[in-house]
Amino acid sequence: MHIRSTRRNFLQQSTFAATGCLLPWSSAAASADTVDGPRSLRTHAQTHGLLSGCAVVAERLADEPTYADTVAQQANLLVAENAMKWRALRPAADKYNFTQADAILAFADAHGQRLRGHNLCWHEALPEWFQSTATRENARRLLTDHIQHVAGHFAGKLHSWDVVNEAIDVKDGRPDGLRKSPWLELVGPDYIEIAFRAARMADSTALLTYNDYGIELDTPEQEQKRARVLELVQRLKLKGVPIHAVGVQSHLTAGDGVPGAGLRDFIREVGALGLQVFITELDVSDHNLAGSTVERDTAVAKLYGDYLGLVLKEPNVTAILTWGITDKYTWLNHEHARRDGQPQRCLPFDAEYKPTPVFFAMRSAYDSHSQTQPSLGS
Ligand code: 9MR
Repeated sequence: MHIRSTRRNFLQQSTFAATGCLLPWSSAAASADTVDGPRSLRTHAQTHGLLSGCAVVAERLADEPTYADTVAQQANLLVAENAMKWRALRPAADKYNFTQADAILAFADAHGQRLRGHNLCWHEALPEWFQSTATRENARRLLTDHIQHVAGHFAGKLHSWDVVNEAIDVKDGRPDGLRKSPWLELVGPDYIEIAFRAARMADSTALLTYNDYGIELDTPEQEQKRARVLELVQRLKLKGVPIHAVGVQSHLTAGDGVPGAGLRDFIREVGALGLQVFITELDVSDHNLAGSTVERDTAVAKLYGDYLGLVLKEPNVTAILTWGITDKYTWLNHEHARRDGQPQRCLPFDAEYKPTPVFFAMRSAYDSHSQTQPSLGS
């Protein structure tokens, strides 16, 4: 008899289950009109077998109590927005600095949260010394040494690692879709499997993830990119490369269309390979939306709700992270600033830490999702 995979099956198959899981989180009883404690995203996600959280910045966790409290209350999974990238960890070719990354891990541990590592291999956020130091002769060694050292430093402590980030760029014209990144140019196309194998050697428990963006919509461009990502993951699996999950970044834009059957089918194909899917960097830019704050909020929250409604129907989707917790610090104000100068409203909390319609759309997506799932048993 074919037994449909449930989210819990996926979690049990994963090393996540083997390495210890969510610590129970409790808080003083919250009143019905609050959004913390039993009414937080964290508790609603956990109740329905999901991990839910956000990207964080260590300095803010240390210096801004409202930021830290909101992250502690709302997330059971964190990821470092920048602190675990090469540029942050490698001030010099022969130096590692784990201060900020370790602070985030300590915060997560103190609050019973899991932590994702982001990322071990990317074409961006490389330190300045990289360009003058990396050559075809030493690049493979640079990559494996970095992974050995960094993944080794956190071994046994992380939920997952984005091992390779954004390796596909169809515009670069290669039949395999690989981006002409420094890693491709210096190491060759095998750099991806080299990175995954090195990560496995260094940490035998973190779920090893391939993470990419621009694979959510049913536009011809995104369909092509999604196909190349799927082929890459299939190739890796066929070669026995240790990979456990695909990260769908999910930087969406209100007004650009709503993800649909293409993404759903992709998630299923990834699931058929035995892999989980994490929604790793969810946010909705409203830079194309005119209208009042209420109209903008309604459109942004609707896209969140529609999107989570779609992806959460798939049992191998086990984790949802937004790229930040408060509009106060969103990267979108720098990269996709609104022409009218208004700040973006793209995350579950606004710049004053008040819950936005996005918060409620997320929470009800977590709740309604449980009603569509088969009974998970004990
Ligand atoms: O939000 C991040 C921003 O602060 C950094 O300057 C930038 C470069 O390191 O990276 C941003 O995060 C990116 C993430 O690491 C990968 N996916 C796209 C994210 C937004 O650009």
